[in-house]
Amino acid sequence: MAKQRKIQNGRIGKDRKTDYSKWRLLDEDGRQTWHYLRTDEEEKEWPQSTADKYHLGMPTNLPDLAPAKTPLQSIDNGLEFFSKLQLPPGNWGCEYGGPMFLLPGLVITWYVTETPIPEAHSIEIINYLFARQEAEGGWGLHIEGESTAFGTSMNYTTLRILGVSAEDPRMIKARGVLHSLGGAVCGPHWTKFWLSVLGVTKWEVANPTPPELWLLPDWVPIAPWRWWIHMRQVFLPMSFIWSKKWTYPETTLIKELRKELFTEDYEKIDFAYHRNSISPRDNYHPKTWVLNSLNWLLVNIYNPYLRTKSIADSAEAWTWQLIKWEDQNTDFANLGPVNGPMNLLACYIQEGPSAYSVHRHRERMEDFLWVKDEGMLMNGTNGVQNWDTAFLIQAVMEAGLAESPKWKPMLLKALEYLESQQTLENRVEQEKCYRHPTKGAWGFSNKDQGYAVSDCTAEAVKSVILLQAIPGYPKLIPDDRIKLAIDIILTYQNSSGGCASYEPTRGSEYMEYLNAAEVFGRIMVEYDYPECTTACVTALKIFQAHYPDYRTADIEAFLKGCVDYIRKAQRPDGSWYGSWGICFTYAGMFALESLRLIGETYENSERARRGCQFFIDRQMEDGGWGESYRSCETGVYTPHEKSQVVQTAWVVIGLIEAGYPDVAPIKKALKMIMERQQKNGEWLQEAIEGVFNKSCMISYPNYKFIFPMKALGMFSQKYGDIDLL
Ligand code: LAN
Repeated sequence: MAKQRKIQNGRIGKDRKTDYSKWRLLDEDGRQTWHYLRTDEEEKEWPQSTADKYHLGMPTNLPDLAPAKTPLQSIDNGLEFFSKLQLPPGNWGCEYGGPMFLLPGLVITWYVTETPIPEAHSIEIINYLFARQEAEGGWGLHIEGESTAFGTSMNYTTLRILGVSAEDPRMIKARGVLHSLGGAVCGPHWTKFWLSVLGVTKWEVANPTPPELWLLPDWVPIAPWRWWIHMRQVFLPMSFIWSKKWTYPETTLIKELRKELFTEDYEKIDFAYHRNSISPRDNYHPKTWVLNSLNWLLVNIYNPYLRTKSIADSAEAWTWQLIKWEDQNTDFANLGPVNGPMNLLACYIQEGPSAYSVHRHRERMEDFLWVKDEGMLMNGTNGVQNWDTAFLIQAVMEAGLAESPKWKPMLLKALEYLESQQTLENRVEQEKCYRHPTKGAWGFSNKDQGYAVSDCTAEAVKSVILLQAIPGYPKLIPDDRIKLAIDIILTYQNSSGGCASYEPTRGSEYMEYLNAAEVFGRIMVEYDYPECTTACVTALKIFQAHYPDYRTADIEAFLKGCVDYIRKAQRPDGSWYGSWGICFTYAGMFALESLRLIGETYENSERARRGCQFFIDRQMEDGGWGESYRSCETGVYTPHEKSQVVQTAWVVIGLIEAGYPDVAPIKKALKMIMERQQKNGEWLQEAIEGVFNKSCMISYPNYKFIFPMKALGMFSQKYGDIDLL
């Protein structure tokens, strides 16, 4: 496409680009923010690091290394590269993009709260969104998905807010796609919510999200405290804003958007009629008759006749209190990138533009932003710090390299990082705001955010126990803190025996009848996950080996439950469905590890054999495995057109865990992984690796280093460091 085009409110000009040599990533104790330097002095004082350059897609000039022939040589080369990306506090960072509905929530919030948008941000967000525009012309739910009304209406609106002209050919094309999908009134509930905040649609278009639900007694089966934490924490500010029916005052841009986003005249649109309109491409989880009936009652009976001002006031007051606790408990970092901007808006509405809450929220928005070669995006969390760091430690340890003087300083820093990120307190008003205890736990990203996650705690404590047991490593985390982490892990078991993510499951699966998001599946309550369950199993097993006398009976009972669940979760074809990585290759790796830990391997277990056979039957010509994200959507293993380094590593790990007897397919797979390693030791980005809520994909770019190294390390420990190339 021609570079010369109309942008910026009709001015003719080139797409602007910031000077990439001026961007710096600041990591303050795990809080990652990007900064655009203004002066030469600043640049001199704060030179660009290799990690900055790498993440920005600039040449790192890291040297070519001696070609690897054996697994350990390959790991050594991998670490030569990856160790250069370690950030000063000891963690690794990365983009955590994928979802295409995050930036719009932020940019709309900036707009309606009149938050100044730094020019460099604006330029690079525009670049990112155009870089991710699909050939068809729109945007999808995530970077690899086809255009949807959700993605297209929201990202189109974002670009317009940032000053892109409606006459830009790319915008004309995007409008064409949006109109062919029925226009913005056919977006899902979140489109309708955000566009009503903007005043582009009228509030009648949005199905009700009454804050009164927060007044329900706790025993009520549908009370929000029972919902999956991400749903309830998004519902919280959403219900507050909905109740206020808050709308930004009309501007010229809003009037223009009203002309651009719909297929008919704004004045003629019956917004109430479109409450349930949705384009088929967006309708991953159609609303059930139960929810539709409930919405009907709310709209036609409850809201007009029963919802008194005093009910609304007390619901808003309690909801506001819960919002304040969420802010206080995270220092305004908030659970994630959806409720973060919404809480900012709620504070703006309630406390006004100059309130401290608004100021601090604005600062915290930076924690979600990431700059890469394509521009600026919004991460799915405020980073992947704890998670990737714990996994990297384990990968190096699997290869038996923890004692190597070359890698010890790197591991020591990583350990220091994990030490600094363990949460040592519970949250204020923990019970009242329905938080699970956090004392002793680790979260996914950092301590600021501080939400305990079962497997994040498990992977972190596992790495700490293993590393601290190696001679020469200091005991940074003393026994009592390790035991606190174990105590938390032991709170995560469900009656099924399995473990969920942030909390034990608090409500029934029937709650999915009230899933109103339309674009996601399995979101309403916590579920058991083979991945989370296995992480808990491995952590407890390792803990037992080092601390045989602590809560022995509890741990035994817990482990038994976990394994019963893992067995039950296996499908007849031998596979396990993955919820956080794509998909069967991810979950299979974990499940086979769980089985091995209780002594079930290929040799003695029909289950382990079926698990292995499922993988072996799907090995590709070149020795690798490749699984498309469609597996997550459909629940049916769907091959990717190309084998993937990350998924191949997952399968190899699973096969080695299970003791698969034939080394030939494993060797072939590792050969493929080694052949894809670059001369400087890195692996290149391939397809997206992660998923949530069945339909939305999310990137884990560090996996392409961590898992190949882990797989190679496990192989070398088992079969020796033999030539594979
Ligand atoms: C994550 C990221 C990490 C992930 C693992 C630790 C890998 C997993 O094993 C447990 C669940 C967890 C913590 C998880 C839950 C859902 C998250 C937070 C995400 C996939 C990252 C983004 C996603 C979040 C829900 C995105 C915002 C979207 C909404 C629908 C609210």
